[in-house]
Amino acid sequence: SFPGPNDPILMRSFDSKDLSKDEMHELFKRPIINSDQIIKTVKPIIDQVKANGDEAIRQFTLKFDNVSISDVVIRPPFVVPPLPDSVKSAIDVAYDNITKFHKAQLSDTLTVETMPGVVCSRFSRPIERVGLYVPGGTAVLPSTALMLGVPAQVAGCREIVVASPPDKSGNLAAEVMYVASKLNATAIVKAGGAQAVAALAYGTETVPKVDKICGPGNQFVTAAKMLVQNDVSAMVSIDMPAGPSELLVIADSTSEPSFIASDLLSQAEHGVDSQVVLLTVGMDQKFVDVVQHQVDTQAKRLPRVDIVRKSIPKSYILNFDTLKEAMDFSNQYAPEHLILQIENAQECTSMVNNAGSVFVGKYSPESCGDYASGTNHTLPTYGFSKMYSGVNISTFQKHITSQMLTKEGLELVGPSVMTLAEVEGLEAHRNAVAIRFAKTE
Ligand code: HSO
Ligand code: ZN
Repeated sequence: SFPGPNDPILMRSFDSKDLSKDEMHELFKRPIINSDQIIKTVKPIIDQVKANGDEAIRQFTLKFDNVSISDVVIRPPFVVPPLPDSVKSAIDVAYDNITKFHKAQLSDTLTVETMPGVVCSRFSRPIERVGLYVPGGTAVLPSTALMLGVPAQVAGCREIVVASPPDKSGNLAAEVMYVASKLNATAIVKAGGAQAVAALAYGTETVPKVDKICGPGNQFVTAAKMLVQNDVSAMVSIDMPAGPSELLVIADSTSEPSFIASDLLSQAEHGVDSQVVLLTVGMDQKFVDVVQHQVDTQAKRLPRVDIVRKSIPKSYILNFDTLKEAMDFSNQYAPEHLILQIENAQECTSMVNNAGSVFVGKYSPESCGDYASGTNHTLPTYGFSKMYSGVNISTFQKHITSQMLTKEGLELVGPSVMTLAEVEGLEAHRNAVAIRFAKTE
């Protein structure tokens, strides 16, 4: 049961010294996602879009978004409804910073002469057609359109298809339209959920088929992405598995409780399943109480307090004696976002092994990375920051290798190739070198 309107909105609170190994282990866990049930729901949706194209999308949009749309796809030039100048220029600032940071990730061709006359190279090319899923639901998310679209644009993708669910009148948010036009998107699909993912994966009469689908979404969107990725006939890849949004803050005596609370709430307001964690280092109950009080009072002033009332009680504060222990916990938890509000925060980044994105020092709220500083906000959740990176330039690229051998180069490496071919019993491989040697003798 969740706190009522007059109850305090509190996080659970522990001291690591009082917890057994198993209890500590429990705290790493994310909510279990029952993917079997979700896949059962999503599979028929995908099959119907595959079979009936636009008509299926119209039906599902009517069923799930309660709106009847005639055209599924909008093509440029996009008509952007009027927007306040302040909003446009905020989007422009974000667009410019994200562009700067992602442009710097473009890499030159890499060339290595591994032996004299044996030259190996690697160069990158954009993925030609990409689909960017921008969730609708409880918030309008032009920032997600930027975070997916800017790297795709910088990478040089030829076709950028944005998909997002329409509002009650069948339109997309003006902010999303503005971003799409800045991105020179080739098409906008007015659909969300599994039906949008299926449309991007297989294409329909009007929706262009893409090569890769990126972007966050609810469990249905995630399940649909996994399913189409596993269908060889779709020939499509995805960015990464996605789960509810997360934040882990590490704080010590130098941190400001009101800042900590504001950061925790900024992530807790995303959804009832948001995961927020505060690790304190060497702090007592008094400090914890001050943070709890800040969370409670700030939460009650938020328009989305009803969401926070459900997400905050599931989250927790955990105290450690040392920074090393807190960092070890954080690395095992592998959060999507990590805020270091501690002394010498910058130096402590060397201790970070697993995290989607790190926010260093008390003037670096996660919000800045969510919107406008330049880093990407599409990040691995659910502990997947152990093995996945957030969206970046290479999300929208392939790396191609090449080699060129001179006659001398072949003479140097050829004997090893022939021997290894013999070991593997692959005579034709050996012969491809031997025949060249014979010709040049
Ligand atoms: N914090 C979210 C991204 C976002 N925040 C979008 C605001 N808008 C990703 O975990
Ligand atoms: Zn956010």
